[in-house]
Amino acid sequence: GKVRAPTHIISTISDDRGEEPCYAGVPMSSIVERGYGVGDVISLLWFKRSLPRYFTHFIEICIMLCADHGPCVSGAHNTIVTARAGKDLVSSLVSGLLTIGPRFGGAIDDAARYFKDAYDRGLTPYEFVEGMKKKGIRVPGIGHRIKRGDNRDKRVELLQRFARTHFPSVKYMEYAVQVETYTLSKANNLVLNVDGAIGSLFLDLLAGSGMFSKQEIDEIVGIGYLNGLFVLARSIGLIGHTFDQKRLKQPLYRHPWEDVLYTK
Ligand code: Q5B
Repeated sequence: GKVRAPTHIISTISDDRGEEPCYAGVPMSSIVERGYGVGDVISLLWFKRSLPRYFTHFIEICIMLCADHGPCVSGAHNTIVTARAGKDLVSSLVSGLLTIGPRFGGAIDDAARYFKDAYDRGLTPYEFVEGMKKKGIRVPGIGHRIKRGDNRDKRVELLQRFARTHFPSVKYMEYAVQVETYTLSKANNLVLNVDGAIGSLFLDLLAGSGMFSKQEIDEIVGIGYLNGLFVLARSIGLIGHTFDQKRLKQPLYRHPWEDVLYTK
């Protein structure tokens, strides 16, 4: 019989060989005819399955809420500086994206990992937070530069409200709220931030929707899918900042001397 030559690539999420492209086996025409949104497309391409509407709606809310947070955050700042240096769209975009990491926007996966581990092991918020302190690790998903106990992040409230109404279970989110109560008792800036809210709520979706096995949840959290939500969302804003600078014909950025402490 015929012997198949070994392939160099294995791919399981999409196929463009037929009459129309398919995402996880679902043809493009069905995606359009069924009125799927971007949350459904993410379900198919990232999770390789169709997920319930509350799940895909939550993904879409995350993307809308994280699309931008003004010109002063690390990502937008880099993008603006790059656009003003005359660089193209892709260069300006990636320059902003490259700032996403453990301090800025890219704490969702670690928040999910640490909250899951602490909750599953039955640690009290005190044991969890103080244990992290002993290890010298900042609690991912906690703390914000401008948000405070008396100036909470509206995005977090909106996500929590949606989850309390639509999710089958919010046990991880409630745990994150208890952690926040404890961290706020230590310092007023240690709020549950947008990364922590998404990380804990995604754990609730994965565990409560019945759509994933325990092994699959561990794999998703282990690989780290969730920072992808912030990267995807913030790309929308960073592209907007690039166009804004070009439209405004802004000149090359140079940081003012007065704002630098020159010292020996
Ligand atoms: N302390 C976010 O720090 C920030 C602590 C902590 C224990 C913590 C910090 C942090 C974890 C990473 C995280 C996502 C760097 C943030 C985002 C998207 C965004 C951004 C935007 C958007 C802020 C003051 C004192 C020190 C610290 C202690 C701080 N965080 N202790 N666990 N997590 N969080 N990132 O204000 O005793 O004085 O030494 O790393 O979740 O990125 O809008 O800006 O949409 O774009 O610089 O919302 O919290 O505070 O470094 O001066 O620390 O608090 O040890 O204690 P700050 P620092 P001490 S959301």
